Amino acid sequence: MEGIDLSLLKSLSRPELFEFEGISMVQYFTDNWENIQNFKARPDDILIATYPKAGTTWVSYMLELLYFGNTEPERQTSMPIYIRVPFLESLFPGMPSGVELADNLPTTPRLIKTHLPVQLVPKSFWEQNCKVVYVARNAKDNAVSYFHFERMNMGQPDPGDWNTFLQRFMEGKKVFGPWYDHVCGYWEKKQTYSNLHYMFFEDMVEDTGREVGHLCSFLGLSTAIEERERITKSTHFDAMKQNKMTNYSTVPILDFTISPFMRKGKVGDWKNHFTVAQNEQFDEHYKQKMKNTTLQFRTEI
Ligand code: PPS
Repeated sequence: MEGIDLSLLKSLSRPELFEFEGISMVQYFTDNWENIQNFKARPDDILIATYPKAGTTWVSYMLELLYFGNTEPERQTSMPIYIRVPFLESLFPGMPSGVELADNLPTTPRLIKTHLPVQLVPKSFWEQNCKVVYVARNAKDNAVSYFHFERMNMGQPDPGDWNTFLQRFMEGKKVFGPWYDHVCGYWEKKQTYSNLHYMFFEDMVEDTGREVGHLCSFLGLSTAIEERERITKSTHFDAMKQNKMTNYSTVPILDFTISPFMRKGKVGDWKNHFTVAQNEQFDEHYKQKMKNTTLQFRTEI
C-alpha cells in the first residue's frame, strides 16, 4: 500500500485527553482539523457515522460488499477495511490522513467513516445531502467494548480499571465525547434530515439479513436476495474475525495479546462486567441523561 508505513505506529505513545470543540479528544483526531472541516464531500459520498465500538467495521464491510463485492472483488482481499473506508478525522504517523485517503478514493460512491458527533461533521456532507448511515449500540455493551478497546489500543488513553473507565464514560470524558449526546444528536438530526439511516447494533445481531435488506432499501439498491444472503454470511462475526482485511490484525498499535479487535460481538456482555451496584448507578444516571429523547435501546435480545 503506497505511502503507508505501519511500522511507524509501533512507536506511538498513549495520548492525553483534552477538551476540543466541546468534547474530549486526542491529538490523532484534531491535528488535521482544518482539512477535516474543509473536506469537500460529493453528493454520492456515503458517510458511516458511529460512536466508537458501535459496529462501524461491521456496517462498513456490509456497504463495501454491497457496492463493490462483485465489481471489485480484489479490493476485499488485498486492502484492509480501514484503507477502503477511510477514517476521516484520523492522522496517525506513517499513514496518510483520513482526509487524504478519502480525497484519493477511486470508487463511486466513496465510503467514509467518522466518529465525530453530529455537530462536528464537516458541513459539506449536509450541503451535498449525502447519505449517512449511523449505527448506535446500547450504552452498556458500548462501554464494555470501548473499555477493552482502550486496553489494547496504544492510540487511546489508558482506561484504568473497569470502574474508573465506567465513571469516565458516564461523565462523557472519553474520546469523541459523551455516548449520550452522540446517539441523541444523530437521532435528532434524523428528524429533519431524511438521508440518514439510523441502525441499531442489537437489530444487526438479531437479524443481520433483515438489516442488510433495510440498508438496500435506504440506499436504493436492488441487490438480489442470493447476493444479500452471501453478504450476510461474509459479514458474520466469525467470518470477519478470521478475515485479515476486516479484523484489524494488520495494525501494530493494537495489542491482540491484551484483547482482540473482534472480541465477542454480542448483545448483553455487559452482564459479565457490571456489578449490581454499578448497574444501579448507571441506570439512574442513564435515566437522567436520556430523559428528553424518544430514542430507545435494548440491552438484551
Ligand atoms: S471501531 O474501532 O470504533 O471502529 O469499532 P467498531 O467496529 O465500531 O466496533 C467493534 C465492535 O463491533 C463488534 N463487531 C461485530 N459484532 C458482531 N458481528 C460482526 N460481524 C461484528 N464486527 C464487529 C466487535 O466485535 C466489537 O464489539 P465487542 O463487543 O468488543 O466484541
